[in-house]
Amino acid sequence: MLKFPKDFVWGSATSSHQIEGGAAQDGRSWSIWDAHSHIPGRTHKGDTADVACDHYNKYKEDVRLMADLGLKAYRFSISWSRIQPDGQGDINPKGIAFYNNLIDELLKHNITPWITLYHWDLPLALQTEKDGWLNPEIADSFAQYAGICFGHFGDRVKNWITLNEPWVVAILGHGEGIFAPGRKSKDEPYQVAHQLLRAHGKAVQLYRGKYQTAQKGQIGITNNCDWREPLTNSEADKDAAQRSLEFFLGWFADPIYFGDYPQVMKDRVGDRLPKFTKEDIALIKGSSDFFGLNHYTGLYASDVDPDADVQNEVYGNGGIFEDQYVQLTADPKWEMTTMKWAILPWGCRKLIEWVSNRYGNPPLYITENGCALDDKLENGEVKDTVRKEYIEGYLAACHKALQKGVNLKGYFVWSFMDNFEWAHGYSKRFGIHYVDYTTLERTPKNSALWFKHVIADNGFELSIPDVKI
Ligand code: PNW
Repeated sequence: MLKFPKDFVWGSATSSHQIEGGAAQDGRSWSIWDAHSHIPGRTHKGDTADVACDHYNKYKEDVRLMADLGLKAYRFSISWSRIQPDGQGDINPKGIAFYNNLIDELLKHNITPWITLYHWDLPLALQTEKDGWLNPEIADSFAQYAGICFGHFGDRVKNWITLNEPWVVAILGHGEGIFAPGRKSKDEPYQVAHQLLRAHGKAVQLYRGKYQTAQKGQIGITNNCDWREPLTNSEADKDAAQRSLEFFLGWFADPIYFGDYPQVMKDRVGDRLPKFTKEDIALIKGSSDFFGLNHYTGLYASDVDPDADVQNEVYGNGGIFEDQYVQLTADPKWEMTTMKWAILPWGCRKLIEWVSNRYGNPPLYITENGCALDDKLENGEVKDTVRKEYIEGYLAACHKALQKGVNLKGYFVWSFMDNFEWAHGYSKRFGIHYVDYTTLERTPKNSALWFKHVIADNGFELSIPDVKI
């Protein structure tokens, strides 16, 4: 039996825009994702999140399903434009009431709420009127919004995540333009990342200065990173893999743990990489009580042969290939999910060990992990064996890392239910609960039934002994 530490946090995660629906209900206004998905061609089949899983109206039913699962913690995000429709100024009392009700419902069932303040749904007015994350003023707007949340919810909420995956906001939102606000640039990702870090820092400063002593909670940030395995044992490939990880995760985590961007980024990006002022560093350095990590997959990394005919835009470099100069490849033998993300439990172990070594073994939470599959609901059952084995393999890898001393304190499955998978619309199913998008009925998949036992037993008997971890 693979046993996990006492008090290990067993959770599942969602985000506001992906599940809530109720897009125009009770005074909510649009976010950049509402606008983006309503532009023809930006999402699969023109899917929008106007209704999504209708969690806004079905939250009690959903909390009941969480209770049935025995979930210890539920990570969800707040829709900023439900709380502050213009992104600044007036508060919408019905938005506050919704999250109060959700929090109370969770606590009634002994489920600990984990709140993400920003999971990509910026109030549209802040984009159209203020240039969104490009404008240094956004740090103050974000801190003001965060303060509203701490003030209204912090008496009951003890776990805060400022931002979800700033890398995605920078790279997919402002580099490749496939996510809202749909901008394509080689420079904006670095500018936006800088403001995201400042905004995170300001929110944390406010929490620590005004709320933390009384409310006794913890606050941190969640970053995403894939594993990069050196293609060969050569020093050049090992350097390439390290460089790739520093451009991916070090970009956001180094400022927080060390007070500056990685040297390799400063050397390669030059003047296009913004510089922190002393005040910025005071805000950002040491600004996370824990290390939140979203992790799904990995690729081989190798140095680029300058004479080779390089295919630049290999998936994974995020459009900043020229800055990193890392060639990424997949092994055709790797099993893939419907996102075409390889299933690599051993990459998870290596990544969390890398994090632990680089950042001084901080308290670490995997705030997302899971996979998209072509699930079919047949006779009330979803036989998602691959998902169950995916989670099992990744948890076995986590267990191995724990034995090596990594300070892993919790694991959240992405996602609690099938939902609006951004540009992929409803075509990718990540849930451990199946959602029928016609009836909006939810059904626990077999992976959920298995996960329920893992939570109850605080561990599991490994059923896939050959899994490489
Ligand atoms: C994360 N990539 O997104 C998000 O936090 C979730 O909202 C999302 O549903 C989940 O992972 C599954 O996609 C990512 O292309 C989206 O590298 C895309 C990438 C990474 C993370």
